Amino acid sequence: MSEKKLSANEGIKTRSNYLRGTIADALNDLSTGSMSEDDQQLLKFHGTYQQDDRDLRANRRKHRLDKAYSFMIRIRVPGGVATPEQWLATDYLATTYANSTIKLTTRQAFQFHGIIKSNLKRTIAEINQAAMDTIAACGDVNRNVMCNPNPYLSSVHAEVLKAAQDISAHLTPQTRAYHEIWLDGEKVESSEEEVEPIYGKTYLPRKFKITIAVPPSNDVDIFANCLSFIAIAENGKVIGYNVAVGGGMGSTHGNEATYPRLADVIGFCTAEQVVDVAEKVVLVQRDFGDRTDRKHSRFKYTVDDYGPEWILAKLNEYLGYELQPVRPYEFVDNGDRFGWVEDETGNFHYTMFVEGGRVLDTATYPMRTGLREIAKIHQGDFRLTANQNLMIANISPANRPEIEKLLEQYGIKDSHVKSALRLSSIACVALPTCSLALAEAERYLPEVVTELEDVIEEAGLRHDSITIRMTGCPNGCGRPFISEIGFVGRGPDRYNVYLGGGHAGQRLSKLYRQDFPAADIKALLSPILNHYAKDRHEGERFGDFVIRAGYVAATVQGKDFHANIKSEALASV
Ligand code: SRM
Ligand code: SF4
Repeated sequence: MSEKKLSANEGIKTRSNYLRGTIADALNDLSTGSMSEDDQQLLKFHGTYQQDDRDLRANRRKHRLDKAYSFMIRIRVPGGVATPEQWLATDYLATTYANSTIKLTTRQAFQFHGIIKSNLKRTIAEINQAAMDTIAACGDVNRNVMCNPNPYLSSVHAEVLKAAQDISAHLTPQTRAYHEIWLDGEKVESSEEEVEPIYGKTYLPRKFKITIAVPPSNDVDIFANCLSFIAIAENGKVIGYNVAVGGGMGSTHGNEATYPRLADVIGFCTAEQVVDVAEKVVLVQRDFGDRTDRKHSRFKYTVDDYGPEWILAKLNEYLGYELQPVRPYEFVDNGDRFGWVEDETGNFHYTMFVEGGRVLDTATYPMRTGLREIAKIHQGDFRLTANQNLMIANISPANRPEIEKLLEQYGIKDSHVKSALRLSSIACVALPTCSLALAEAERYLPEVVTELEDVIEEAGLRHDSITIRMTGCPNGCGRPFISEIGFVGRGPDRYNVYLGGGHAGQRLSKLYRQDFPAADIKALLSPILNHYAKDRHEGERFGDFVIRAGYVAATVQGKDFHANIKSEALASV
């Protein structure tokens, strides 16, 4: 049998000398605002992407100008926890080098947009001075490790946060390239070749994502991740974790070999084993993942190709011991808990809604300034949620009045958010920065929600949380394929509409309308929302209702995902 050719990226990694490429020299070449194709691939491992302002493309083309290049930088925030000092540094850098906004991502990280090439190095250096980094925020490695900021269970949360941070540190690439390029680290001349003990020279076949959840909250969407740990606690202590493998969202329109897939829960490990298990799962993917086709190289396809049982057997072999049987657990939702809560130690936490995860000042809502003022006096920390929201966490009873005063002064309150539908929304970045966007998301979902709020209000659903997510393309950065209502960009002003995802992120949705005009979304969804308000059973979730009422059929697993198109006929019932 002839060997399939490795993908081009494998060659780039091999030739890169552990991710150096020609980045250092290219940064000094200011005759162009862009980088070479190969360096662009390598830059991702360092946490930055070359982009251009797509709003300006047509006009610049007309005037025969080059694209308006700039860079996106992603800052890793393991477990989503940032100190007030780090918040202030992020805020300062956003104004000084980026577009004066901070994006809170769906993986509990910070992103800057609009950084020009000549500022790239100093921005990354200053991020590091603030005790944060960008290495492995992107690229074919393990990404930011997520962990839910469950505010009620502070002792359990402290344990899982530590596990998330330990896994993150253990899987961080060891190459000295990052320090050399961005921090002017000394070049170590040595006859011994550098080693990446876990990844090796060609790193992983593709990006890898890990998360930890503490039931009953699945706010980190464990079923959408390559590897997840579900904390099992007894008497206020974590005794271990269920292990879930093979989740992912990314797909490509028209390519049925690509599909979103939910993770399989395959076993249980003790709390002491968690870092080891994470490493060995990464090694299984390193050794068996497909390096020939990047559209088939995510771990979810390795799990599907070999089967979850085979993966478990291989994992046990790599571990040298066996995972135990899965322990019982239950998730009730994947949303955030807004407003004030008091934890078991008597500290307070305030979770605020950040629409689309974009922290900025507008004429009517100076949110970024308000948060800056809070950071100046806050003695606890900030927690980024995987739903793109923000928790001002660990506020002592003595500090609460001061923080409350600032929240009031800057208008930071969720009572101005008209519906639980909006509070349950996620939108990916999409236009104008994302080069892969086919349609709007972050700039458009708020309008769609506003339209639907009229219907929601009349139907008496104002306080019903229904997850609603929009992405500009089927890569699924806002995890739309597990929301109760999902919109996925097809082209300008056109979306695939998905319904029926599980309220706890435990079930994939189904395609309800394909290539549907944005202008008709309200008309499409109004009768279904009204039907739900009238005929739902006690406590029935919208995602469950649309299946019971026959709007879509329930999905089982990712491979069947594309059969969903057939459900369209049912929609007119
Ligand atoms: Fe994503 C690529 C933004 C979470 C699946 N994602 C991109 C890029 C870098 C576009 C690119 O490759 O040129 C986007 C940058 C846009 C911009 O202008 O900033 C981008 N992804 C995002 C963020 C910022 C969305 C957001 O609005 O919050 C999220 C950053 C997370 C982080 O902090 O690390 C983000 N991306 C996700 C998620 C959700 C998650 O991980 O929980 C997914 C689906 C889960 C998964 O991985 O399957 C996701 N992003 C993708 C994919 C599809 C990968 C695949 O399996 O095919 C791509 C495209 C690719 O890798 O080729 C992509
Ligand atoms: Fe870009 Fe698509 Fe991800 Fe949205 S889902 S940020 S459009 S890659």
